Amino acid sequence: MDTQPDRQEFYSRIAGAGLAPLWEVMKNLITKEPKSAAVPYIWRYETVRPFVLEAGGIITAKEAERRVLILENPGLPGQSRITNTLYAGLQLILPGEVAPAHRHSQSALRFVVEGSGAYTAVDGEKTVMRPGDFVITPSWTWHDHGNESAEPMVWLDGLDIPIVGFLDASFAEGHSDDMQMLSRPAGDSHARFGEGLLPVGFERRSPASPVFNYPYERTRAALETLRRTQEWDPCNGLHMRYVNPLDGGWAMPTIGTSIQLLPKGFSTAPYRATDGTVFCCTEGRGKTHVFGPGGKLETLEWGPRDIFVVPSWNWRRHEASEDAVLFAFSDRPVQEKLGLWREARGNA
Ligand code: 1HN
Repeated sequence: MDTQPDRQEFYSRIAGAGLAPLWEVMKNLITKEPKSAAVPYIWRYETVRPFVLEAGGIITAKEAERRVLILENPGLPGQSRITNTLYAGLQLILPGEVAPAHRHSQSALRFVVEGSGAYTAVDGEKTVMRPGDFVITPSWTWHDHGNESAEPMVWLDGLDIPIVGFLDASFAEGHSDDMQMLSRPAGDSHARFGEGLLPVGFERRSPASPVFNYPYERTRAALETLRRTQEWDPCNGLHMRYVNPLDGGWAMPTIGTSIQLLPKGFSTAPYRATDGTVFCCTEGRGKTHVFGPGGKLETLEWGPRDIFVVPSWNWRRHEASEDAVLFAFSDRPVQEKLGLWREARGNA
């Protein structure tokens, strides 16, 4: 007996009452394992750099507010996402330009890809940025950027825009001045919070780290010291996360950031986790083998300044043909807070 016409007729009648049958959609709602619509993808810097610079001739940083080319996951077209939960883009700021001050509920990270000497000001303090520096802009903090150097600067932006959007919790406002007033000297937050010290009586007001620039120079030196003693994780090499000194948690409440050293010749064991992850190579070369749509094995070959993404629960392994350093970010802190984060390790 064909029950479909009856059922379809029933579904149309209940739709008018704001109802829908769960049984028709349940398998898609509750999948046996994550099935991300995002796909693995690599943005080679040599391919995208000319477009980023070309954007510099099309619009000023001031007119654009932020002159950014979005890194859009090909599996999520038109959605301004690099993973299901995160936004990423490449931002250009030319010598003499200012990206005007504003603030928003979304948290942002910057990871400097090219150029040296431009600055970002966050809540009254300026920090000069160099390649590989990881800088954070916590939720609702005023921030503006400027380039007083003689070269263009390009950085990778990572924001929790899809998460805040999903929660319908977005607020934003522009500052009355392009550049906010500075209230503290450069290096102030580093001296206060980044030297293994905290001001006695300090009262925490934000879940984000009070350190807002994690300079590459120190990060790289730490990796170099540790490579001699640290046990290598079979799936991730020498893998360190950026930490909030107030509580040992992630530097940002919604975005987890890490840096890893894969020594020349290191080939990792297969690994997957529920946090879709964006990688940016700072040094060295290698390959990441990852299972893409339909279980097809793909190889992403990366070098300095290349950015690639591995979606949630896709198996991947890395191979370094030279000493390689990868910066990475994902939504892991959110998943951990909700008790959802999982990982799985395969045999080499
Ligand atoms: C933003 O404020 C910045 O401050 C970069 O540099 C990218 C993308 C969407 C919304 C706000 C920035 C952004 C953004």
